Amino acid sequence: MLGKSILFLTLTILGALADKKFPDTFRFGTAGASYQIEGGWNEDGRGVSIWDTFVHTPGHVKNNATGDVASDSYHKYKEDVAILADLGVKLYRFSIAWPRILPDGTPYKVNQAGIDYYLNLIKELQANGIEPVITLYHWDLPQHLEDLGGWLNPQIADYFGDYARVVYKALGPYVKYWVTINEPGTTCTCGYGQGIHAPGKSLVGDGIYTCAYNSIRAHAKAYRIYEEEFKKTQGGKVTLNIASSWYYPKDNSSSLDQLAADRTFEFNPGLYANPVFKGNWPQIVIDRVANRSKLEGYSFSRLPVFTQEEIDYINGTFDFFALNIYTSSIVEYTDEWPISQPTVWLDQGTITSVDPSWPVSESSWLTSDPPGVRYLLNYIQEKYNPGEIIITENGWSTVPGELTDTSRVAYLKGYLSNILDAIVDDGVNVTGYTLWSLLDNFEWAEGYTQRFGIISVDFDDANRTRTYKDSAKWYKRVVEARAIVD
Ligand code: PNW
Repeated sequence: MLGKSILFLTLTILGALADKKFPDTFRFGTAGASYQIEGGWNEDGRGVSIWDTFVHTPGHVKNNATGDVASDSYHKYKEDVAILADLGVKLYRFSIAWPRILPDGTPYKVNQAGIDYYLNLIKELQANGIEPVITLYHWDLPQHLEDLGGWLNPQIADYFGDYARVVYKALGPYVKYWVTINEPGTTCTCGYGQGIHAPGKSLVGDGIYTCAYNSIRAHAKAYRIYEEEFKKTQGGKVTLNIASSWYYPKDNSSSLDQLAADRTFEFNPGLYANPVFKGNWPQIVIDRVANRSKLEGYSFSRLPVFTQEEIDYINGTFDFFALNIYTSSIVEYTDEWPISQPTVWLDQGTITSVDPSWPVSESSWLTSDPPGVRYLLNYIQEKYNPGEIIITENGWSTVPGELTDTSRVAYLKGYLSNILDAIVDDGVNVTGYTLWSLLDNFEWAEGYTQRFGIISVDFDDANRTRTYKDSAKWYKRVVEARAIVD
């Protein structure tokens, strides 16, 4: 009797699961980024980027790997689009290599061959019913602009605006979704803080904040240019994208741990989201950096001050929220750290860890905690009220050559079913999901040692042969069913 009712219950739950469908407003897709997949680094007039410089200096990337050829999508984009079409996805997120369009980053010389490459890619996508989601900047800054100070130079906002205008003009008639800057937080932390990404600067106490300040100003400039000069005729949507984990308080019943978790949100996604979605930096960040700067002997705060004019200009420069989510962390309160060399981590002043029971991927920072995405989507909806959310990245890394990627399927199944719950049960308006990533590719400082693709790429083969992993076959069935399948 008991056995029968358990069976009945199980069948009912399974039936309910299968019935739960992604709504018509939701579109599946995959993602990638120019430097990570294109190759063709010195072809057809492309200029040099900071990543070319970085990888060509030994010691920066595992095995001194480079993106010179990468997944060779510069030549194989038609094959990539054929795969997308076979998967049945409706969105493809890719980025434009700034130095492919403007070789030295400035608008005096526009490289038509670069524009043609992206026009051809878009044409190919549209012929297959796939809509482009375009990132203007995914970390490949023209070297000339780095020579002027890169993201530490306040004028970068004007350079970025000029570049954005060129791209909107050339590609805008075919594009409805724009992401200005991919994860400024990662660029500022890894590129200008820890020095593990290009341009390799270690400025942990102030460079990160200066980079954040200029990234936000640059994003706002690109948004306003679109709004004023293109929106009426092109009718697209623009935002920046923000990476965030879900942050749990270590002890649920501790108000201090809750405070520490809130603070961690404000110092990480909040640093970038607050100016854009609410106006100005989060108050807790303003207060803490000012306070520690003073104790360190500064006569000013290491966090740059936005003028009222800047706050008004930046506030509201979004048409949707673009979220990159990979993982969760646990946050614990701690007493104030003593004054020593200034860093953003001491400013934040919390202790973070992960739950040892969470599965760990090939990337040490990436553990799997599927419920985190549902919490985070609800948090974003409530806190920023963005109207629409697109998950522009979510994915899992495995070892090279692994085609039976069971851990990736488990991860994606967990995250997608929590996203589905957030949409159907909680009413969060998630309209798209571009899985990171379509192809195995150049994983920045990790080179080719970690693979995020649902499609395997053979980097030892000059043809860069593409092979479906189990996760790609599974994702194809999900896209078809518009539901979580086994
Ligand atoms: C993203 N984190 O970066 C980037 O946008 C991609 O280019 C990259 O390939 C992908 O993630 C996988 O690494 C992130 O620590 C880097 O939470 C770090 C984190 C998240 C995203």
